[in-house]
Amino acid sequence: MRKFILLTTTILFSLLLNAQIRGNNVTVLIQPDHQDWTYKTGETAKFSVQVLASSTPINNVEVYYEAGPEMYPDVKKTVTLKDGTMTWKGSMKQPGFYRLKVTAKVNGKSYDGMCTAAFSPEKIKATTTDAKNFDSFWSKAIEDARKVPLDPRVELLADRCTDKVNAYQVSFQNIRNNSRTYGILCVPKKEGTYPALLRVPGAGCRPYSGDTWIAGEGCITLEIGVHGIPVNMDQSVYDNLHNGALDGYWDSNLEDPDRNYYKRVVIGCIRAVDYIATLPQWNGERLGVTGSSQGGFLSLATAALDKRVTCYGSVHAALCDFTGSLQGKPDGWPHYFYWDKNPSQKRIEGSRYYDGVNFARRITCPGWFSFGYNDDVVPPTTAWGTYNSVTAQKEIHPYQQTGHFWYQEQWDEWNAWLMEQLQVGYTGAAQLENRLRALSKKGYMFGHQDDPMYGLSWQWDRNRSDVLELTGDYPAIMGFDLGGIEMGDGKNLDSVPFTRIREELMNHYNRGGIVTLSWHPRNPLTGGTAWDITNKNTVKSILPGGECHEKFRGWMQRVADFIKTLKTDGGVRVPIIFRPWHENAGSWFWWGWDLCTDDEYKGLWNMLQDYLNKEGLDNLLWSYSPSQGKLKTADTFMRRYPGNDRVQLLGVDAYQWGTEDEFKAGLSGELDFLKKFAGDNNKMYAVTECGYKNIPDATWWTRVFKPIVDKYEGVVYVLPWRNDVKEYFAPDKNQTSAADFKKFVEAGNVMMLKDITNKK
Ligand code: BMA
Repeated sequence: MRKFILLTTTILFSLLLNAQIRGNNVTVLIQPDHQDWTYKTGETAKFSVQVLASSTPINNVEVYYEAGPEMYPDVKKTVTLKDGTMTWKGSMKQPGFYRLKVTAKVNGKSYDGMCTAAFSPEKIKATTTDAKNFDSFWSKAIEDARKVPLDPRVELLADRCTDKVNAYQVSFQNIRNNSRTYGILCVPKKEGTYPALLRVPGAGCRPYSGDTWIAGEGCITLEIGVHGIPVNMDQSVYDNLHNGALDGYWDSNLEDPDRNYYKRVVIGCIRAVDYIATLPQWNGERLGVTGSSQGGFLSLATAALDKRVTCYGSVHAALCDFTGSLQGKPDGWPHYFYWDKNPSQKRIEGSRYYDGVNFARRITCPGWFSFGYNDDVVPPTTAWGTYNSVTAQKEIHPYQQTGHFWYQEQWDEWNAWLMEQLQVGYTGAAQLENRLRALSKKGYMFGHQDDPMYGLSWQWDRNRSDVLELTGDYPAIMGFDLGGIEMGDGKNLDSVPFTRIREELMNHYNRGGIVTLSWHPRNPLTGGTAWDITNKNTVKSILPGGECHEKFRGWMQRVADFIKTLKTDGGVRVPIIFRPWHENAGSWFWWGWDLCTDDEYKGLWNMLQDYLNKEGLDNLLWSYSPSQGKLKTADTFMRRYPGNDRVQLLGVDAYQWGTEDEFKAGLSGELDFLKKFAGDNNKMYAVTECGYKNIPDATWWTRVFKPIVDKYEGVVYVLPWRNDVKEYFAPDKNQTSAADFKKFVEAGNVMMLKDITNKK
């Protein structure tokens, strides 16, 4: 009996599982002879056609086929295929697409197959020329709209919230009072600030559900409708509008840019960005816009008109290159001039204000493009032409076989690109790593230890910095030291109050700067300073089982507690380059080379790192800088290297203590090594401390230091040590090397604060 029940439930279950319709038994398969469906102009594409039932050819099947340049087939024929197969050849002299479309008649039903070959698509030129007053038209439209208060309205949609995300229907005013744009806003519940993604829709009229999925990964999402009506009504309302008042809305007032239906639609997207910018949860840094078809066009328009947009994904964008058909070429959906063969000049000129190509030409942020060669709604000719019109950073991902729809892989790739651009889900340290990597492609940053604390002729003033007063800008990076925090002291080893460190570190972070922390802890075994090397058992004593282990856990807790206070008003922890246990290839600190074994050193590193990780400090980017220009061999480096999973940034501390030549040789030697090691292990590298004590040489910066660092591509930063009265490493206005230092920081590849915050 039990067996019987099991059997029936299995049958029932499999019936349920299989109760769906998927695909056709008859298919028309067309293959080109180039795997990427792409040819050079003048080449011949060979297509082989098969009409299949259950994957095997059908005999004596009647087919109708059309072949020729996309949208302009010059061959139209009906034939009977004896064995269900045929071949075809096509070519193009001009860059563009050649399409073969075959329709088979089987048992009274029609089955289509299509294959579209590209010919030198990278050379396709869009036909659309610029509109006369494109920029002033759009800037005035935006300016006028912004006179209308946003007046946002927000309504929680309790049934759409998830455990991670709150969902709301929001609306805000668009182009005039009471003209509203509606959308579904999803905001991560966890306190913090996030990137944002604006989703813009394809043509039509429908409700929207919002994107709780990407929001759940840590991103604000806003999915808007374009018709100025709520987006959560009953489906029938949208169907009625689609078939009634909104029927053919895309063709309204093309001749008059001010009355074109899309004016309110495009401005609605800009107001959506305005609205996102008001959200306290937006991180103010990253904002993407994306959509397909009409939404692909709106992505181009929003990215072009609003510089707060930092990336866009435009998939088979409609409304691009309208004038193509006036030259006998494919044109963008909705094909105004393909149908209206003799348009008025006014309609042609009017179309240029709304042509995606003219927006594409103005974009400055990175973009992701994708479309299918077999798209018969949005011609691939216009999609490539639009892509070719973009001069900013861009990527193209054609999915040859798709039509006006997506493949799963394409969708996944698109999502992954957006998430990466927006840094969705990046924790503090990973976000900083990304920023450092991007910045290191432009040059290297200048950093300075204790920069806003004291200088050659002053101490503890606020809003002062020798570097600022000499160069007009702050360093891009500021370093501070935690030495003393472990004792519960109010001031660090250099008499800087920890409250002041917090204050200046936050100031620098809030002005867009980057911060790094080092730590010169006292000797837990002897009670001496970090430089107390009288007892070689110090490291051993603090490892688990050692006599000072418990004491040292308390020290680590104090470090964790202090770092936890380094957060914004919104609760976001500041990402920090953390550089403990430095210069350990030398033997002047109690964790130095001769003061512990390789294993003890690694144990020390791991103990601190694991402790702080357990405390939830995911905002630390770990930096390892073992030596001072004297690293011997890769072997010595590796002996105490904590491991690729424990280090993100490699460093060298390099001072000119001896002769110039020694300095040059030492720093070059280390950078040779670090550059190679960083390259091989996907790490970043920097000159984590440096300088020439009291800079007695007026041309040291540009004559000695800069030429060495310039040789090493990818150096993230250089950081001269502090300006103590007795021992300073950056000049002030009156110092011998002042003029040369100014020249150094003004060099195109040396970055100060303004260079990394785009506030120049
Ligand atoms: C050293 C010197 C010391 C200072 C320490 C930590 O290199 O500058 O005077 O205490 O760094 O900043």
